[in-house]
Amino acid sequence: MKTENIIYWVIAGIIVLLVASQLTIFPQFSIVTPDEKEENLYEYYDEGEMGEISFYRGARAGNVFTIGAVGPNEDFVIDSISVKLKREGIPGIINLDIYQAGTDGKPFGESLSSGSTYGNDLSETEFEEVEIDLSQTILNKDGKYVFFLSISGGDENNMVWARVFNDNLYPGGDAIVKIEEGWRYYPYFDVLFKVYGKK
Ligand SMILES: [Ca+2]
Repeated sequence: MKTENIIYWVIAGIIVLLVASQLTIFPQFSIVTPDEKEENLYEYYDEGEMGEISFYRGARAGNVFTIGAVGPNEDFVIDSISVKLKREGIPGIINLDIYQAGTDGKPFGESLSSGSTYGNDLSETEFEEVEIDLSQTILNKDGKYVFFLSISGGDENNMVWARVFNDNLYPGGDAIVKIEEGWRYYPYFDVLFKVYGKK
């Protein structure tokens, strides 16, 4: 083979390698695209691994949250809320409801959105993140809301625990519990939660 031909083949080989390297590099850019779920994360509080709050027999435990406190401040359609839960015994169905809250954090009106998950499959030893799909409704910019977890049955041996943390790090509201006597606020606690939605 002539020297010029060898040079041509070497050059052609380098071009093929360059093109191939571009083709292999290119898909890596699509891999680093942020996860679709993360793009849709609105209000959240997910720090801390200390403290828990239990609920059963219609008592309600949840947290006040304010749109724009830590997430994007805009109107959006809520899709789901994830919370960290574990069970004791056989709690049955766990319900989650969202209510509008007054400036004092007290809920009022009808449930705006609701969803449920099966509690009997939860771990009894470890808190696990559980995402509960909700009926779609629009939550508003600067709006204040409360989410409540509850089970209709249960007793002292059959209940659900939700992870809370006691440093009051979430600025958009605090833990709140509805019991027979009325509302009980826990101003130094926040229930760990993540609100997902879309524009
Ligand atoms: Ca708080």
